[in-house]
Amino acid sequence: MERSLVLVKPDGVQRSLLGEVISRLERRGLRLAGAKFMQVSKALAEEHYAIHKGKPFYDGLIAYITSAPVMAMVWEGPNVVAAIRQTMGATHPLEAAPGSIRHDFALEVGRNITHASDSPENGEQEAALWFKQDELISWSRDADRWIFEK
Ligand code: DAT
Ligand code: MG
Repeated sequence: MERSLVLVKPDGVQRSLLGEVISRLERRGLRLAGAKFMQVSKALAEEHYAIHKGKPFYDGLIAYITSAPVMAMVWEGPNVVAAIRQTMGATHPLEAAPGSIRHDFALEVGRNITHASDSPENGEQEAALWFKQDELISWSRDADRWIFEK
């Protein structure tokens, strides 16, 4: 089953949007595989955002993600990466589709509430970066057959 890392970033946690984000992913039908509330180290932040190193917003991004606790989660389901990025909305909140999280709760690209993996490959990689193997639960839900076609 395809997997995606999801982070509720410090602004989402501080603004008490944790339940809102989890609720939207649950209602979408996605299945939770792991979760932890944590303070992100600079080393983890730098590894997670390595692709953005050297960009003008990089230092601010590292400072933001390490500034307060985040909720890290792995969600799974068919096409989970595309589904979650749609639920999150475009990176810049002013470009995010109405009804998406970033549209409904954010205004600025540097305070856009959530992170989600951008490809199935990165979903696997990021899940492995943020979680130990035994922190991810392989399980089936009774409702799976009513949500997942196969
Ligand atoms: P996403 O989080 O939608 O995958 P990304 O990977 O391009 O977006 O960038 C990671 C984060 O970096 C993004 O959520 C917010 C920040 N960011 C991206 N582009 C930015 C910009 N032009 N100015 C400020 N922050 C930016
Ligand atoms: Mg990204």
